[in-house]
Amino acid sequence: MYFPEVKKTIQFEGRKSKNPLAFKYYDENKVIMGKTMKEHLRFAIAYWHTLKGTGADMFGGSTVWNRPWNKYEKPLDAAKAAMEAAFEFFDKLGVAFWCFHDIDIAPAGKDFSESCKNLETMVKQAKALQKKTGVKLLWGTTNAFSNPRFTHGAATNPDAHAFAYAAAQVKHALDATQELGGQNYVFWGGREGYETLLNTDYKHEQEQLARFFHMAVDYKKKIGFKGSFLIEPKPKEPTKHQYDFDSATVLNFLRANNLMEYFKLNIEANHATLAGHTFEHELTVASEAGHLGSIDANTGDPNLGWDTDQFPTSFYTATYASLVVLKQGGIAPGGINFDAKLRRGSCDLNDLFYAHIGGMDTFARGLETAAKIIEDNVLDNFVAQRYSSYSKGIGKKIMSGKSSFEECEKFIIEKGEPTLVSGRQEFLENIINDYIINA
Ligand code: XUL
Ligand code: CO
Repeated sequence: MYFPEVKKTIQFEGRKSKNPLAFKYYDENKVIMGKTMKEHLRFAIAYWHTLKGTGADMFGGSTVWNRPWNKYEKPLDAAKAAMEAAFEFFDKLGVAFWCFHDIDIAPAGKDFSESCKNLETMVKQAKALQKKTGVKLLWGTTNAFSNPRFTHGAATNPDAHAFAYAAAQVKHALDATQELGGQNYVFWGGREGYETLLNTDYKHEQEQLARFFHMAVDYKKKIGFKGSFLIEPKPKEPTKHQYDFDSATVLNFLRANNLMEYFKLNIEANHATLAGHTFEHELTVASEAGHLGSIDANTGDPNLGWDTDQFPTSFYTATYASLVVLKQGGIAPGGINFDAKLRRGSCDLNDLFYAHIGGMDTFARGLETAAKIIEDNVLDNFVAQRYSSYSKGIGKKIMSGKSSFEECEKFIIEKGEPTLVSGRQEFLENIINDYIINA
C-alpha cells in the first residue's frame, strides 16, 4: 500500500465539512441538468505529474520528493511499483479516468524494440489494474520531446530520420492506447515549433506536420481505433514559437490541410493564458467550431509568465469553462484531466490528495453554478436581446445575405445615428458573483 494514511475512497461530506480529505462540492451521484456530476466531469489523473513528478525545477534537482514507488533500482521494477501506486491513488480518489505518455509508464530500453517491449509489459499490468478498479483510460499520448533526438522537433524536425522515429513511436503509443480502451489520443506539439526563422523552412515544417497527422489518421483507420484524435494548442514552451499556437491557429491548420474531420482540440487552461487568452476564450473558439474535445484543467500564475501547471482553484474560471461545456452538451468522450503538479514545497503524499480534491471541488462547484445560470437564462436572455436587431428589418436582411453596401447607405441616410445601448458588463459581473456565492 502506497497511501496508507488514506484508508478508503474520498467521500463527499458537503460544504460544512472541515475534513481536508473529503469533497465539499463533488458529489458524484448528484444530478445536474439530467446527468450525474461523475458523468459530466469525467475527471482524469495525469500520470506524468502525479506519479512521476519529482519536485525538480530549474534551480534544484529531482530528489526532493522521495516517493515510495521510486525506491527500486531496476527501471522496470520502479515502473511496476509506480503503476500499482497509480491505481491505488485513482481508486482512493474515486476518479473515473487516467492519462499517460508512453515514457511515463514504461522505461526506455537499450534500443527502440526494447522500449516497445517495455511498453507492452506495462500495458499488460495497466490493463489488469483497469479491470480490477474500473478506472478507464481517457487518453494516451507520446512523449516525442524529452529525448535529445527530438531537440529540433519530432514531426517538424529538419531531419526525416527523427520524423520517422516519432512516427514509429506514435504507432506504438496508439497501439497501447487502443489495447487499454483509450477514449481519445492526444497530440501535444512538444518541440513542434521554431527558435529562429534564420534556420527554419516554415512552410516545409508545416507540410511535415500535416503529413504526420495524415499518417496518424491512416494508421488509426487501419487498426480501427475508435477514440478521438485531439490536438492540444500551446503558444510557446519549449520552443519560442509553437506551431499549434492556439485554438484559432490549430483550426486553421486543420482546415487548410483537410484534417478537420479527424481532429478535435484538447484545451489546457494555462496554455490559453500563455497565448494571451482566457481559458473560456479558447474553449469557446474550439466549441463554436464543433471541435472542443477535452480539457486539461490547471492554472497559471498571474505573476509568472510560464507554464506553472498549478491545480485549478478558481470558481470563476471553472464556472466560465462549465458554461461553454454545458452549452455544447458535455465534454464526453473527452474529460477533465488534471495536467497539474504540486509546488516543489508540497512534498507530502497527502498533498497529492489535497490538490486533486481541490481541483475536483472547484470544477464541481463551477458546474453547479453554470447550470443554475443556464437554467435561469440569466446570460442567454441578455445576449439574445443584445443581438435582437438582427432578427428583424435591415439586420435580418444582412444576416440572410440579402443586403448590400448600397442598401446600408440608404438606411443610414434615412435613419441617421444608431443609439448607444449599454453592454452592462459590471451588472453581469455582479450577477455572476451572486450565483457563485448562492447557487
Ligand atoms: C505540456 C502539456 C503536456 C500535454 C501532453 O505543456 O500540457 O503534458 O498535455 O503531452
Ligand atoms: Co496538457
